[in-house]
Amino acid sequence: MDRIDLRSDTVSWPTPAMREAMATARVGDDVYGEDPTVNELEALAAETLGKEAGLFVVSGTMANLVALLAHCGRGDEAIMGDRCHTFLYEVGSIAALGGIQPRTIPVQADGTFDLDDIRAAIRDSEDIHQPTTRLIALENAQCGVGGMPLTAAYTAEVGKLAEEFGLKLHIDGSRIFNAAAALNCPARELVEAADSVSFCLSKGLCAPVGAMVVGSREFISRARRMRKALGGGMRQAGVLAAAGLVAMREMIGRIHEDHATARQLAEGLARLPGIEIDLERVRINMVIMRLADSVPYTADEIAARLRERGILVGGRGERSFRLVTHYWITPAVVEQVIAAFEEILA
Ligand code: TLP
Repeated sequence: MDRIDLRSDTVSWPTPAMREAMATARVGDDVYGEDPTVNELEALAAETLGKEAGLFVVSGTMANLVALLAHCGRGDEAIMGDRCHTFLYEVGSIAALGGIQPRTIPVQADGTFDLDDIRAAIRDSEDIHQPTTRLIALENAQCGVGGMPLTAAYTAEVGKLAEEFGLKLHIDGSRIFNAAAALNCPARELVEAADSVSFCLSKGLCAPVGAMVVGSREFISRARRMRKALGGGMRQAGVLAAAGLVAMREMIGRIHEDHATARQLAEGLARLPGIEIDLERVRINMVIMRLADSVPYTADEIAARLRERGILVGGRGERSFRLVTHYWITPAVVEQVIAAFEEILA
């Protein structure tokens, strides 16, 4: 990459192996189901997460949207976290396009919901006045609280609850491989209880474009219709899926390296006077840092000085940043970033 960009892992460029695979990809018309590279990617995604079928979509946002549209009808309610991406950052699309009402419950500091909060949010299906609760959505890793991985045991408990009330369980697993690396377990174990899972090929896996939805064959065929309805039928998408295949085959296995650089960054910055970081909460490739009250600059002012040094960071309010590591943020780059902060704060 041509600069040091810590605003997100979404900024990561494709790897040389991806560019090579894209240039030589076999293609066909994916709307007809005839793109061999897309078909291979969909099968690999399903197999990796232990589900029957997969669907290649443009983005994580589209992945969550087609999944919820496939599960819920108009007027249905979906229980989700008040810090989850679908509620905060997906343009209200489930409501605008699907007539789905989000019912938010608090995301706790560890990324989980209190099971009693879920129970209390489920509607009385006998009451004619109330919307029908159709679905529970988890996010793993839960990024609105700094990237907290949810364990398989916790997800299984939510799955049991969903089953008890006849609800679907969807997991926004945009960073499910980060969660799996943090917990040192296969991603498929984290989603066993889920009816559907979305995950991103971009972000930490470095593909230039794309996300996947996986679930039962029947669910995926409904999601595929929704993708078409949204204009997401992509024709010779094999050129993109080729990068996705490299992402899945080569990048999942190295994602723990991004957690190591996040930790290196967090520990280095935490040693500087004026920076506050809760090191216990650095679980994946995200570092949330706060400027101490003694620092005479705002986050914006610090970000501007970093930018002058070719370093981009994501602001989180007046005195906080989110720093996200990825493939292009090597240990040497991390040292450069720490030195830049030190110089600015001196
Ligand atoms: N997150 C982006 C921004 O939109 C905030 C980021 O920089 O972290 N689910 C989760 C948990 C996400 O973090 C994101 C993207 C998405 C879904 C949406 O993915 P895309 O950007 O591919 O639509």
